[in-house]
Amino acid sequence: MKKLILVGGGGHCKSVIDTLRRMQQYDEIIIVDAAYPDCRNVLDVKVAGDDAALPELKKAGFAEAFVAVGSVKSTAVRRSLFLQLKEYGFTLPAIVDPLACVSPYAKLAEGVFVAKRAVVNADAKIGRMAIINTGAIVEHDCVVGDFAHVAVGAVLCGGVSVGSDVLIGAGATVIQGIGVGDGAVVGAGSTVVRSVSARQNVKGLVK
Ligand code: JB2
Repeated sequence: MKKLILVGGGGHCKSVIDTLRRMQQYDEIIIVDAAYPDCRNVLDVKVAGDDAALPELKKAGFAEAFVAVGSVKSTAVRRSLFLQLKEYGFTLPAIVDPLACVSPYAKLAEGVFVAKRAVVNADAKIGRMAIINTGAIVEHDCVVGDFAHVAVGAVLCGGVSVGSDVLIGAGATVIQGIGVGDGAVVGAGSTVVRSVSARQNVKGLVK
C-alpha cells in the first residue's frame, strides 16, 4: 500500500493534489498543515495534524512525504521542511503531472514538482525540491538549481543555467545559454538576454 503525506495545504498543494489524482499511484494521501485544526480538509484530502504529527505518521507506515508549500517570496520554509523530512527518514518523490512532457533524458532530483503542461526537454537537470510550474518550459541542457521555482508559463531556452533558490517569475523568458545566479529573482514577464548575478532582482528587458 503506497501512502503519501503532503506537507502544507494551501494553493500549491491544490495543484499537487490534482496531479496526484491524475497519477493514481497512491492508495492513501493525507496532509499536515501548520493551520491545523482550523484547516481540516483540502480538495477532499484530510488534514491529519500539523508537523508534530510527522513522526507518528512515519511509524504508521507513511514512508514518503512531499513538501507542498510553494515558494514565491522565499524558499526558507520549503528548505527547512525538506531538512526536517530528511531527518525523520522520509523519502521525497519527484511528482510529475501526466500532462507534463518530461524527456526520458532529463534528470529530476528528489522533491521536484512538474505541473500540468510543463515541458522539461532532453538532458535538462532539475535540482532537489525545484518547482517547474504549470505550462513552464525548460529547454534542452538547462540546469535548474535546488529549491528554484520556474513559475507559471516561464521559458528557459536551451542551455540556461539557473542557480539554487532562484525565482523565474510567471511568463518570463531567459534566452539560450544565459546564467542566473543563486537567489536571484527574475520578475514576471521579463525578457533576460544577459547573465544575472547571484541575489540580483531584475525585471523588464534585462540586457
Ligand atoms: O511549516 C509549515 C508551514 N508553513 C506554512 N508546515 C506545514 N505543514 N504547513 C505550513 N504552512 C501552510 O502552507 C500554511 O498553513 C498554508 O496552508 C500553506 C501555504 O499556503 P499558501 O496558499 O499561502 O501558499 P502556497 O505556498 O501553497 O502557494 C504559493 O506558492 C505557489 C507556488 C502561492 O503563492 C501560489 O499562488 C503559488 N502558485
